[in-house]
Amino acid sequence: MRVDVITLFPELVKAVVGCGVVGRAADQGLLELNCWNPRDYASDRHRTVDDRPYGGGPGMLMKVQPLQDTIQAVRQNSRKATLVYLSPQGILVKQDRLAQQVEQGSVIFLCGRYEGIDERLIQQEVDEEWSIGDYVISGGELAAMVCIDAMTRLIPGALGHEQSALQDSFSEGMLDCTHYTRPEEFQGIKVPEVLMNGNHQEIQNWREKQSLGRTWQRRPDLLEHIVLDDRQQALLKEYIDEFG
Ligand code: 21W
Repeated sequence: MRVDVITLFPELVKAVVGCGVVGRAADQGLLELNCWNPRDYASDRHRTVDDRPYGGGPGMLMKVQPLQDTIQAVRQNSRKATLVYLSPQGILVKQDRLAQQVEQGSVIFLCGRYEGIDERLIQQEVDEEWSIGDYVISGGELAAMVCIDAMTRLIPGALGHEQSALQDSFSEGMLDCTHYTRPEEFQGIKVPEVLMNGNHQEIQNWREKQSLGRTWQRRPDLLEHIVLDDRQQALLKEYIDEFG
């Protein structure tokens, strides 16, 4: 997968390939990350990248010319990629949208700074506008890094076999079950009996019931997007009768 990021803070964005799953994917050549800094395309001797908003008021916008020239340069390398502007006004990005982008094989992220960019640049150059959630962060970089991390996990071969199998299993679109490790008793609390008996079918059922139940309790909105088969409906009913 190829990801191009237009950013005034390339060193921040590049930190995402510095460790863990994303770092390994980059080392293996599964992910190629390129950063483009509008400051490198600024034409004045001060390399100005901000400009004042028409209509006045506090705050600056990203200067149009350096941004436009940067976009043009990226487009010469990555002609057909979707250009995504990360902004608080964007649609909320979800796992399935990120998966689509991985299937396409490329994406260009435009990270806003200051109060954002000129609306006409959005009209003319931007294919989609994404937000990562209802909180205010200082620019698009962390949002781009979140998307890059989430997309990398979906690149075939980027996760271990174990984990990719897990993703295909019942847990898709649901919250995870509870997990336990040693010791068998911690601060007076025992590990659930079912996990100690070695009956894998029973354990699988229990975990799926936990997943369904916790999703029902904490994120009922997620259940509206999933079709439960008869067995899952029975497990959820058991959970509700026990804990609901
Ligand atoms: C935050 C720029 C707020 C401008 C209402 C009216 C990218 C982001 C960002 C930022 C403002 C994302 C105002 C979730 C985010 C991002 C920087 C507007 C004044 N508010 N996803 N006027 N949250 N944020 N401030 O913040 O660039 S994706």
